[in-house]
Amino acid sequence: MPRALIVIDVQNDFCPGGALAVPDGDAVVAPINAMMDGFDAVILTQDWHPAGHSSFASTHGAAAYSLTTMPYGEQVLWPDHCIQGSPGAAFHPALRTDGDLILRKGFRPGIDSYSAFFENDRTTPTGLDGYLRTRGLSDLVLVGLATDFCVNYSALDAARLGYRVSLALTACRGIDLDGSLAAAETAMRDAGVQFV
Ligand code: VGL
Ligand code: ZN
Repeated sequence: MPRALIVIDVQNDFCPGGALAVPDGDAVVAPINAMMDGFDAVILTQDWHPAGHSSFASTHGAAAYSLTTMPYGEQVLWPDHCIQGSPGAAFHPALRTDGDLILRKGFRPGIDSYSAFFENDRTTPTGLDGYLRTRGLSDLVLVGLATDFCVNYSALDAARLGYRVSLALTACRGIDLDGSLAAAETAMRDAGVQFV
C-alpha cells in the first residue's frame, strides 16, 4: 500500500531556543531525515501564523498557556510563534526538506489549526485529504512536533478519515501541558493509531 511520511511542524520555534520550544524537540531531526527515503511520498507541514494570531496569548493580553473559549471551543493561548516568514517559522536547518509537498496551516487570523487535515473547528479542511486521496496514499506514518498537539490532532483526523495511521514515537516529542501527553496517547490508541 502506498505509504506517506507526514512530518509535522519541525520548525525552529518548536526546537530548543525557540518561542514555543518542545523539550528535546530537535532530537527528531536525525531520525526523520533517515526515514524519508523509505516512503512513496514525504509531506512536511509548517505552522504558519500571521502576527496577532488569535491563538497568541499576547493578542488577548492573557498569560501564555492559559485557556480561552473561541467560537469553535476551548483553545490554549500560546506564546507568539511561527510567524509567517520569520526565522522561528523556518524548518530546523538540519531537516531534509526535499519532500513532495509543504503544507502550511494556521494562517487564518481567527482560527488555530493543530491538525494537518482540519482547522480547530474540526470542519475547515486544509486540503491535505484531497492531496493524499488523489495520489492514492492510504497508509500514513506521522512524525514530528508536538506529539500531544499537532501530531495528535493530525493522527486522530487521519484515523477518522479512514487512513491507516501509525506514529513513529522515537521521531516525535511532546509539550506535556497538564497531562496532555498521556491523554493524547490514550486518544490515539482508542482511535486505532499504531505506535511503532
Ligand atoms: C503546535 C501549539 C501551537 C504544534 C502548534 O505544532 O504542536 N502546538 N501551535
Ligand atoms: Zn501554532
